[in-house]
Amino acid sequence: QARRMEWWQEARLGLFIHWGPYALPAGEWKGKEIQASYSEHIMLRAKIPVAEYEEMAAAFNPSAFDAMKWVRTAKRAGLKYIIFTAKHHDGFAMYDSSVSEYSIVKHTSLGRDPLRELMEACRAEKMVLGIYYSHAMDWHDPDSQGNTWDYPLNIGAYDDVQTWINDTDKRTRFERYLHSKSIPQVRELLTDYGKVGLMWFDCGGKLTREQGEAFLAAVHAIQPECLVNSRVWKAPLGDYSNTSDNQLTTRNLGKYWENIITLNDSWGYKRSDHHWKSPVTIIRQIIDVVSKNGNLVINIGPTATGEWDPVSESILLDVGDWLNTNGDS
Ligand code: FUL
Repeated sequence: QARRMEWWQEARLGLFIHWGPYALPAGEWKGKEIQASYSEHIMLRAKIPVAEYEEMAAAFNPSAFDAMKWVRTAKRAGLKYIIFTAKHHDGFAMYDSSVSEYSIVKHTSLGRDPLRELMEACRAEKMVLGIYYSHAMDWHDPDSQGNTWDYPLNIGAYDDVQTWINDTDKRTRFERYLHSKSIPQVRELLTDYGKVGLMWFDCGGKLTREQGEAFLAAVHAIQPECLVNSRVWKAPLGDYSNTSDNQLTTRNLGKYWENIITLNDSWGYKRSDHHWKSPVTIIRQIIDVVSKNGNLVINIGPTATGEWDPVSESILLDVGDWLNTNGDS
């Protein structure tokens, strides 16, 4: 394991990118602000029916997206790997999927594959590409977890394993989702997008251990070197542990661990959220985490046009300036 982890330990700092159709409503639905900090959870919080969310997503047309610019800015900010949301809980693929039509390529008029463009930009700039994939939750899929407003018999977003595992119908349908969409999409991501540095899974605590292991096996069967975070199930599964979201007081979680923080309070772009962390706060966090031998991943939520909002960009670049002056690379 140690050899596979080398680049990651060396890298120390990464950029999380939460980007999907949720950047369009950006925290507001039908003129009302949705009371939840995470804009990417709007479908759940506003209980948006699949048909309506699909209609919204079809209008997502981020034509100003410039992968090279994103990657170059990440580099200037001193960040060494990128983790991009290929599919978040809304079930929408930000790449060209042959498993599901519900993707930016087939469902919108953009006519481009953002993940492919990012992969190419990363390759050109020698940036490591990691992929976030919501393997457990998919609010678009009738058999997955989380969406109980369209599918009342579904496993609820906050149900734990024990509440659904004894229900044969829920269990069977969930297995069907895992094997018809989730694992096949993980396979295509690892097959069609070159070398993937790490797969970042999320909310796997609601899976059984066997199901978590099935993801690990699927990844390693295709790319044995690819790292997997422990949210694939829960530690000790996976290559490294994650703190909870935005945990600003950290402790060493073992040999390999990663802290993840937002710049404001949302991962996805949220128009009304101006609760920014200062560059100094972020720099202190870097020092805290790195001094405890951990990695820090800092998030940006690009807008619906495909651009970075100026405030986020300037915080990241200020951090980059400090690293340039004080860091060792
Ligand atoms: C959480 C998710 O529910 C958030 O939307 C975000 O992706 C964060 C990194 O992980 O558990």
